[in-house]
Amino acid sequence: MSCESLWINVGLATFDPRALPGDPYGIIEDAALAVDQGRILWLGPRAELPVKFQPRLVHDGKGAWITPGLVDCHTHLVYAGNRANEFEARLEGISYAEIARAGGGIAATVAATRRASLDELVSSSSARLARLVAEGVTTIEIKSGYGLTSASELQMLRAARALAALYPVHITTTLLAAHALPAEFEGRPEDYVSLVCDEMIPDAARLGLADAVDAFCETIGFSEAQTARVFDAARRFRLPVKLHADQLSDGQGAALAARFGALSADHLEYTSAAGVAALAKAKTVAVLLPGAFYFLREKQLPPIDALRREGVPIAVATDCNPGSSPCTSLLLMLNMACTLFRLTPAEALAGATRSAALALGLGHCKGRLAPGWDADLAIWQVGHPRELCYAFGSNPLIESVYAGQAHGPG
Ligand code: DI6
Ligand code: FE
Repeated sequence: MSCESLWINVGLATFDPRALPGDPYGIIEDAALAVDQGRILWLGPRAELPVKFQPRLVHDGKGAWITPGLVDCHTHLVYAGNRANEFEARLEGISYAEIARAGGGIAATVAATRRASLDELVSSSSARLARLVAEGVTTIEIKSGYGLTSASELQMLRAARALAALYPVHITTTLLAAHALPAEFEGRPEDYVSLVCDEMIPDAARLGLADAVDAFCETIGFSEAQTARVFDAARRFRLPVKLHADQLSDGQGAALAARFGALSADHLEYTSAAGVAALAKAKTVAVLLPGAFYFLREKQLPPIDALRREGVPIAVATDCNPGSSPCTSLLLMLNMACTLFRLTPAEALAGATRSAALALGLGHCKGRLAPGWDADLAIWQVGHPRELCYAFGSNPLIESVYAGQAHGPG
């Protein structure tokens, strides 16, 4: 039977809940994993490997561990410039919201991003993507949201798509035109929302540039009603939605996301018990972003216990962006999800694999090691997968594989 490659002498952390009921890692020790045509053909204890497989390549893992390739399900990776000056200002006591109201914040990155050419955006973002890929990320979501004109938002999405040709990684794109009110629409938010609904969403959908639509529902972003208008437009173009919800205040974002059957509701620091219950009912993934929580020195923790109790899938992502999380390490986010949010290492790892894939609508093909799933693998020099959450500031990746194509750590 055709089999392109086979890994032996490895441990597997499958994150497949069907693999070993009760084991949150879905561990198979002394395992074998067979790949053919970019998909996982078979996996299990090595002793049970069917003799019918005739692999063309055999990799001896020498006791390494394989996890699903990591999935970074919330990033603003494409942008120009940086905001280190605002970091300094915040350390002098000025708040993130005050900076935004004074015309800095997202608006500062919008100005820089509008000035950048497509090539400039691709090359500055490419350096960031290289660092994520070197840590075993094989799927990444990239949002627009720093253009805020039709042309500039589409250019951001084109830059995101172009990155897929440069790295062995699957990229999904999200139109976040409702990220901030551009200065030229000051005092006319409804007009800007109309532009988003009547022009940007239709154009992005027609050109196949967006896989989803997101909005920033917040006092310094868009209201519940304005967000609902954006989501109605997304629905007309059959685009799934996601939401920056309840990050800085309880704007009823989680319940709104749930009402629209959102793939995910992200941040959630101020989400109420009712919001969590709504997410559970809608099967919306809760995406936690410890980098933004840390960098903005937030005090209000997301409702982790309630999310657990209600069985809401929890994902963890970098939120890579120049204002609230200038971070290109998903491994560091795993550690912070444990230390700051008290997730268990198994929960954090499931959050950057299985649940992150769900948050992108890719739960059927990415984020777990299972027969038929894409052969996106990360191979680690660790004694147990929990070490990926324990150590920080180091990178034990040996090799990653994207849909059957092996490559070095970068
Ligand atoms: N919330 C965030 O954390 C990012 N966007 C958002 O809506 C931050 C964006 C920025 O400050 O540039
Ligand atoms: Fe974000």
